[in-house]
Amino acid sequence: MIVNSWNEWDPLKHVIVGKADNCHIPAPEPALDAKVPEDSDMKGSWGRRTQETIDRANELLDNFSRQLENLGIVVDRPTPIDFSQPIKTPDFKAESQFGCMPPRDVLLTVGSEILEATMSYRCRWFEYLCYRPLLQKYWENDSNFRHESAPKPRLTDKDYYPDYLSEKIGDTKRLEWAAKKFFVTTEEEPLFDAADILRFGKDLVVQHGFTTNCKGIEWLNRHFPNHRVHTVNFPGDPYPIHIDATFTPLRPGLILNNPNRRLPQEQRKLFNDNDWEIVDSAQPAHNSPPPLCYSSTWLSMNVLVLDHKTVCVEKSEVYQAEQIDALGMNVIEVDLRDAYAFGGGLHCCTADVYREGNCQDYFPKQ
Ligand code: DAV
Repeated sequence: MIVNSWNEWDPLKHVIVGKADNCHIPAPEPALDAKVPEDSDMKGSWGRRTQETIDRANELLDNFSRQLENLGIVVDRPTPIDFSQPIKTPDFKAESQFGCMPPRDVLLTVGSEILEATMSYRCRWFEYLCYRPLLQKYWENDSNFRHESAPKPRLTDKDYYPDYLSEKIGDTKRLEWAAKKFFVTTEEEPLFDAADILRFGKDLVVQHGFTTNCKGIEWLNRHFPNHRVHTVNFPGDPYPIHIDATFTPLRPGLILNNPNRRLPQEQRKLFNDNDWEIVDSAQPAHNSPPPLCYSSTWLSMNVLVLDHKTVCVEKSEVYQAEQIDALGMNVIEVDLRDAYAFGGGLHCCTADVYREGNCQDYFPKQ
């Protein structure tokens, strides 16, 4: 058996780590524009990242892979495609693509299945191709492996609210919209990024936001009939994409929650009723993200759990490391900050292939 992973914390034995090769800052497009912070140095610039930054990010990703291998974990790497190629479908055109540093955004592993997400950015439409050589290999060598792909979305202009295209919206308005669950993606067709989903055995917790819409969540609900799918929102986030810098389960019963993006009281019942503790995460160690980075400073929480006692934390995120240590877990420091701009942190740049354990019910009371 090659593919098996039901949650975010059981002992990790086999993982995919992304690559920075040829990564591009994509040309403007509706879903991306909504996410790039208004005061970001990325506004208006696009094209291939400099070779120097690509080499540095790859050095860090290679080192991280070696660190994992030295712990006995099997590490596979994607096959980057030429991201400078424009994409054209009958419905849209994108001037360039993105990269394959964050496999977590594209691949969702649930038990013996790996599901390719629909994605919601046009520039990421073909990103799954980077993982096909691996998925093909797993398929050939593991007769239980289910390789699935969600329906490719059309991503016409109907998928995006034009309100988010305005140059200056401001955080006040964005927070108002987030509280009303008015996000950039419409309900034209099912959309989801895999990084909006957390796996808790029999339960999947999915963030509704910019990159995942309600139809996407309903699609997941029908696709996983033996799971219970729960929708969550974090109204404190003016740029809500991906759950993994907001809500981080560390082990059964314990979740870190971004203190600026707390799970609303009315959505806590599932966790409260089943004695799960949700604690505020520590503050990030940095006041701003590194240059040309989409993600916020909260990549501090984007940790990779190796087992019930061991967590990989980015080396400069000293407050996060301190907190996890105080919670009784061992911290493994990983130098990754110079790769953040390529698509995220330690959770983003990995995708589970195999964790020990099976499907458990962590929320029997519901
Ligand atoms: O806080 O910018 C980053 C998530 C990346 N997968 C944030 C979310």
